Amino acid sequence: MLFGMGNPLLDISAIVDKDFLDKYGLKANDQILADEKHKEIFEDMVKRFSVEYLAGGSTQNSMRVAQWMIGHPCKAATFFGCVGEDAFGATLRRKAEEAGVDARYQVTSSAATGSCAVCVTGDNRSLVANLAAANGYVKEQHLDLPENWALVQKARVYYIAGFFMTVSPDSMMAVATLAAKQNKPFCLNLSAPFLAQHYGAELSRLLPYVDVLFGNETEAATFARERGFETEDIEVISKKAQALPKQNTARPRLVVFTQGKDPTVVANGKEVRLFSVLPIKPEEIIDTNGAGDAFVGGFLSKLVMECPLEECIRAGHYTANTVIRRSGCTLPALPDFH
Ligand code: 26A
Repeated sequence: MLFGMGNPLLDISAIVDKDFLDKYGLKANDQILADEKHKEIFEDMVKRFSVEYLAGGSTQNSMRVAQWMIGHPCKAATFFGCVGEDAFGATLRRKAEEAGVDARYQVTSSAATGSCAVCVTGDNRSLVANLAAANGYVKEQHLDLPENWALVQKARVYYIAGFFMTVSPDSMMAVATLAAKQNKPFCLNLSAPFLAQHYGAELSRLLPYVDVLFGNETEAATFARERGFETEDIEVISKKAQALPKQNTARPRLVVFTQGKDPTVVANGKEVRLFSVLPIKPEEIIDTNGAGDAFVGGFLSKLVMECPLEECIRAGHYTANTVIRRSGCTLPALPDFH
């Protein structure tokens, strides 16, 4: 039913302090790719703080959450990505399996499974991804294989976080054009400010194929700045993004911007609507890592059932609220959503 493709990462999560963020030049709330100056962050984190290892990777998180909401059938969600031949890769595979997700990994022997340092301070989290093997996803060696492409063709809804633009924009284009041809929804997430800033060409190529565009308030603001929207008003930004040219005119684009505890903004071409999130006491928040992914997972679980927009949003708010009460993007045994 649901197809996702992205970077399978093992999250290494800890509550850190401001000194640690400063040492590696991190903002309290951000998502970035690791570079030279982050080389020691993983080891340093393990040495200095009490760390937790959790299944991560943005799209894979959303697939796990969507599958959890869907329940039966098992393997309603399929996920493609690249891992290494190591213990982290095996852990990711096991977590996907436990979640009922049909994870079909490309396996490379030339790099270690990707990981992501999740540096939690209060309600904020700063993510530093070392893609490693995830960066080795090759369209011709995986997506194009007949048995894999058959799964793509079968799906009803497609979701790929913008993060994958740094790895295989061609794979994303192949899925996006198929979706348009078959009049099925292709959903994209802005994922992080650095993508609108540094992957503008890839984003521009994909946007005409995007039926549902997700993002949060920071990503929306950066996207608007990069595209010269000349406004900081999130409702106006959602309207302008909604109105960008579209390939498949049979399906009006939906733009969905979350804003943490503030209402979710949705533009559908006719109007902009605001949807309040579920209330939560600050002391009930464990960490916000994965909240956005969980929102998307909940939303998609209802989109595949062709539920009305209100129901998709309500499910997204429920899954996000569930995940922020827990460490990382993890879930209780069964959903309590009615
Ligand atoms: C390319 N980058 C930077 C990334 C990521 C990423 N997933 C894919 N690509 N950077 C962080 N993440 C994941 O985002 C989740 C929280 O939204 C982390 O692994 C984390 O599980």
